[in-house]
Amino acid sequence: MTAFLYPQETVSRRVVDISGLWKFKVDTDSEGRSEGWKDGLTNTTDMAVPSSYNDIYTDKALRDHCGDVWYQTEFLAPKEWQDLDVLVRFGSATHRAIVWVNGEEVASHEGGYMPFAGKLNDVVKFGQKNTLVVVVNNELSETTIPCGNVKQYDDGVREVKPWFDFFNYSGLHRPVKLLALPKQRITDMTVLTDFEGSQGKVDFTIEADIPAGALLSVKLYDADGKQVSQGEGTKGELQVDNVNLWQPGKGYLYTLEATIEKEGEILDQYPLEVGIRTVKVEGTKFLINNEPFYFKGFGKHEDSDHRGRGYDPVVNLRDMELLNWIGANSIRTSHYPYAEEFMQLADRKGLVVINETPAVGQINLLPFGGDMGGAFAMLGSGGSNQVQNFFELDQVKSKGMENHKDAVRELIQRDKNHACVVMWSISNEPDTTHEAAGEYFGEVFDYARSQDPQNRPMTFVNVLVAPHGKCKAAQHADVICLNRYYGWYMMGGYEMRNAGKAFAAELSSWSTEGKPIVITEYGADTMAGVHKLPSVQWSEEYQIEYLDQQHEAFDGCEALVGEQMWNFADFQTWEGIMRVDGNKKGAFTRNRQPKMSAHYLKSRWEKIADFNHKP
Ligand code: GCB
Repeated sequence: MTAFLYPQETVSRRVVDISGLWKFKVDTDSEGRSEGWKDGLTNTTDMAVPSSYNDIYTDKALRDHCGDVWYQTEFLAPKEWQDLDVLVRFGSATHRAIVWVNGEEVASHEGGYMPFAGKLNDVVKFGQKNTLVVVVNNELSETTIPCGNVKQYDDGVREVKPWFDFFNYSGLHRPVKLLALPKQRITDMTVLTDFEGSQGKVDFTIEADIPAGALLSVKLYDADGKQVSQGEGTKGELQVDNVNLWQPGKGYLYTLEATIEKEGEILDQYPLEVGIRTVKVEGTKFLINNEPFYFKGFGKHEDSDHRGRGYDPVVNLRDMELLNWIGANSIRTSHYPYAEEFMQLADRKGLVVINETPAVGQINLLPFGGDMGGAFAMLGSGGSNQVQNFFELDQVKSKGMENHKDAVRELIQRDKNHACVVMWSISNEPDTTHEAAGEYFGEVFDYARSQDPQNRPMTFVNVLVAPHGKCKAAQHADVICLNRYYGWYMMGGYEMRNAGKAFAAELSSWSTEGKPIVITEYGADTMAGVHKLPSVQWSEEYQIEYLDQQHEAFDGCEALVGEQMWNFADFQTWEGIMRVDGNKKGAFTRNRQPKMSAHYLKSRWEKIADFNHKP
């Protein structure tokens, strides 16, 4: 079952985090499902939850394992929970999982970056220890989201080939929690916010199972805990005098507290943080609170040493601090939804977020054996040596589309109330060069628009092989988002001196669309500590000269409303001749220390206001 309300302890709800060191076993011979491992594992090792399992041990066969891995832990279900609904909730399992408690299946989920839960009441032993077993699988295909394939070698070993440029980190990446909730309870809350002058407005819709004779009420508190408005029923509109808007850099949050009460007793209560703000596209402007906003920041990854993609509040806080230090006001959650705890921090810090689904790798790499080297060969040839377009594959139109819509729906459901989310990105760099892509994206965009109660702008991120005139999907997007590497993948080295002009020419062609343009990626791989005068590619000097060229193009384009450099920090990728132990385009190292470019960006971005930027 899905469980999108974030677990919070209240007077009526209990939350127990059961993350920690769990038992772990790699299913090298794919026998666990038929051999009954669900009933309990033998010969296990330890594994940290949450974390990726890949980078902790020294064994390459584990790091690069393809297929199933198994986890086990024990937990106690207190007797006093017997009259409540007891659930186990996973922040995510990458890319799919099945969960058993005491040998009975309680949950399963496809899609590696979303929470899911299972109800335990029928299988759990109250007042006793219970055994929880999970199988997590990391295989990819052209219809999974994200996309990839599995390569089988003659020696029997299988390898996952991701069709994307980040390591296929796998495992239980986010906290696992036991929840004890009232049987009749609040199951969902949705808010829409608006304002006029100093008068704020919060529309609320609450889904709840309300016992006969009970009342549902809501109270809105300001950041100091003072009640500023109240209402009753499952739907309504709250007025807020002297509103404090949620602003980039100033994440002012109210709390909307919903309560089910009967004869003075609270049966259920759930508080939701709410930022009051508006988001709109008007002509070539991206408006937040009716003011033209300029995105400054990065595409990021959830990626750090040892943890891989595992949730770590220390890394998240450090990242927020560095974003603030460098003068960034925004990020894109490239290339998958981030942990719920990250989104909460973004709300609180006022960090503007372009929220991306895990649809990445929608480009046909089957003819290249799924090798990312093949992707680069294809990009180098301008896409002309493709065998068959991705969106013409029958399985992509059917199963792939279904998985993509699931990913869109779940992301929007999970994150719909976050003030920080100002736009949804429904895919990164799909191959949109053929008509079939136009039809495919027409359908996915319509679907996505039907899902967002706040009607936020929708986009996808365009790849360089699908320039203006050739891209068959851009007409569906509210904002044109471009990933471009003038001076790196093309026009690199000495020729980089002309990169800015070439970029500017492409931008003026996109400008004719009359939509805002955000550069969602531009960057140059840079080894921290490599210095060279005159510069060469990979040196810190080159990265700065490269940035200068890009910014020259940006500053000459009226319709351009944002720049998000690739990447915030160096990160782990697939292994290959294009990558030196990962992608090195970070402004920061993987350890979150600045390269020269970070100082350069800081001095540029501190001069660019969040609003009404005119180059
Ligand atoms: C891209 C991708 C990103 C890569 C980046 C690169 O266009 O969207 O995932 O990491 O290029 O550095 O090649």
